[in-house]
Amino acid sequence: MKKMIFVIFIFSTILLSAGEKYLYDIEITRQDDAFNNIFGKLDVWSFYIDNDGHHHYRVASDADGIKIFDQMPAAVLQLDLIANLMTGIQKKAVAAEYHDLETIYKTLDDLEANYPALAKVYELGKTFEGNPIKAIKISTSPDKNVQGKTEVLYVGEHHAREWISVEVSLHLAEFILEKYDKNRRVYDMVNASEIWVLPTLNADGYKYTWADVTNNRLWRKNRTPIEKDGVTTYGVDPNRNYDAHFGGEGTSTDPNNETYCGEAPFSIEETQTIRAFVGAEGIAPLNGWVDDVQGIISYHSFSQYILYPYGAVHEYSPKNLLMKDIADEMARLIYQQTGVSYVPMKSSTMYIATGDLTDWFHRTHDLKTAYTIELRPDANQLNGFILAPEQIPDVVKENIPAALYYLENLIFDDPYIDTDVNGNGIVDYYEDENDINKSKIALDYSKLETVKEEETYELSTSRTGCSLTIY
Ligand code: 0X9
Ligand code: ZN
Repeated sequence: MKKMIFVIFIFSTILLSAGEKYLYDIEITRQDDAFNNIFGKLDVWSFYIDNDGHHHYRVASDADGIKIFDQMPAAVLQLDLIANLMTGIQKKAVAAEYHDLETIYKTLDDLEANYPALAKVYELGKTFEGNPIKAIKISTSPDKNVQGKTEVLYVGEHHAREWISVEVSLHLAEFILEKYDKNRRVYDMVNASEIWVLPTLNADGYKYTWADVTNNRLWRKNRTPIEKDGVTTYGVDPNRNYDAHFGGEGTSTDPNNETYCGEAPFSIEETQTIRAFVGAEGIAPLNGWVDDVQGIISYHSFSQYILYPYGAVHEYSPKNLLMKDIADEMARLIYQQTGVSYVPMKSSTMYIATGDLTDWFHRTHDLKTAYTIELRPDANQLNGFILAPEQIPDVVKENIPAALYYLENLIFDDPYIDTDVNGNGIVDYYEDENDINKSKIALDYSKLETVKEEETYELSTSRTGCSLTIY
């Protein structure tokens, strides 16, 4: 009996303290590092800077969670109940146009079947629930690693509710394959590189958002069960679980929170899969599928930003200027397509968050560049995770040139390559050409060292060279 009263007591306190969740606008009227250390722990939906230079964070929380701002120079505005931001029509209409998990796998398989000389689907790992983490490799040697080619990884869906990140990744893969023999620039680029597209890293979380769109659509984390004090909660934030200042400022160590970092770095299958794939100090890339990934774009939503390391600390990376210049050019290319602005900035300007993919990759892979792109809509949309399907084509269209320029930049190791199609003969990525061999001048690939196709990778060494693994 005593036990029962105790259980009821615990249950009712949880209910009382949980309260109803609202979306709040937190306006920071004075810039202070202490602030953006807080936001990486909270469930931030969007971020913008107003005309007065004040930072606004839209945060989902109950009233208790917002008390943290009581003693701070912050203006807190309650916007709407989260429950009100999920209307039936909206969620049904949107679900119909997006790819669910099975359709993603099928689309990848279809691409492989339609372009067998250029594409192959790989299972890089499995999630806790056993869903495969699949990527498609696009290259003229899809089933073997060719040394000397530039390797790039595009990854979507660290966060379950950010559905548009799947669409951008999938359509990017589709676009490259479709344009390969029609557009000189895409043709040259594919010949010089090995492109990996992983549309759904957090497959369990994604499946969960689809399983009950009414109740689960806004789920962010993965679905790992966490046992603590006899209570089971679910989910680790995959973008807080990499080993980059793990567990520090800008994450939560409470499993009930949306930005829970997990028990240890790489404690979940999703981040383990990425680490195994790209390799890390002392860990050779899994199966030698890649040898030296040169760059990563991680797609998220929303607020329209192009973010680069560091995000875990206020300090600048020695490569800050390079990353800024590339981000500026990506933003320009996006704007050129649709007139929509994505703002380039160092990740920590938005908020400090520890354990994200881009910081980890940058820090542990010789300061190679990596980007988090926050896709549409803009930060003023209340529930921007639910993006009207009519917007998918434009989001894809504006992001393809930025993604491809990033790859060209990696291939040439030159952020200042002229990618502008106006007036200097450079072919537009979208243009179809009758004969790609006789087309207008594209980027000058002849300057690159000849890639030795016959040289396959049989030996794979770890990055540091301390261990040798034979596959
Ligand atoms: O918080 C994140 O993981 C990313 N934003 S999202 O709203 N999609 O969850 C941003 C990660 C960028 N990194 C830092 N701000 N440190
Ligand atoms: Zn995200």
